[in-house]
Amino acid sequence: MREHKIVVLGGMGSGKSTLVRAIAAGAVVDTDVPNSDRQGANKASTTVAMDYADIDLPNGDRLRLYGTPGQQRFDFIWPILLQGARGVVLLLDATRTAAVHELQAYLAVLHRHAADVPAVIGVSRLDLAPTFDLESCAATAGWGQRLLPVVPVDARDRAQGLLLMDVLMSEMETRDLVVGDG
Ligand SMILES: Nc1nc2c(ncn2[C@@H]2O[C@H](COP(=O)(O)OP(=O)(O)O)[C@@H](O)[C@H]2O)c(=O)[nH]1
Ligand SMILES: [Mg+2]
Repeated sequence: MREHKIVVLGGMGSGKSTLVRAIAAGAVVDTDVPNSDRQGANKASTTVAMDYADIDLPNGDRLRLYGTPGQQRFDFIWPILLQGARGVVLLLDATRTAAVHELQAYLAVLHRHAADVPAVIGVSRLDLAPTFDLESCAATAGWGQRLLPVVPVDARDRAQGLLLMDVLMSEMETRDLVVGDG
């Protein structure tokens, strides 16, 4: 059986906890507490340490899914969580006015700490931001020669969450074919 550590990155309120819960469908550990950083995002609860879920795939593989805390003061934990990651989901909240700017900042984190790790970008809360420019987002979602797939996702919807994971898994398989360690 193969196990894959998957890390979900993204700003506060981008839907990381929701995505992990939706995909895990109940079997999930989370550490949400009342939110003390209402400037970062106006929501009632937030993730202190991380969200975590084990997901068994139909092919027998297991995903170990880690949702990172979004508050900036937990920056230090990202490189630690990214150690040994086989895949990264970067969630981008389409309702943030600086969403594309924030995307660039997260891409810099990935470039620095997980440059060779397969990754996908999930754009969440698109239903609340109908004018969000997915095309230009997709055109800039990478560094060097590397462009990451950009997938709209409603983090509350299990099917959409699983589709996002599918895209990530095929990125992971492509990488294994190239690198030959699969
Ligand atoms: N309308 C809408 N709400 C969403 C979507 N994705 C996530 N949310 C909501 O966004 C809020 C923040 O999600 P949460 O998982 O706590 O974000 P986190 O800080 O990244 O863990 C929750 O109320 C979710 O239900 C989406 O695609 N559309
Ligand atoms: Mg959370």
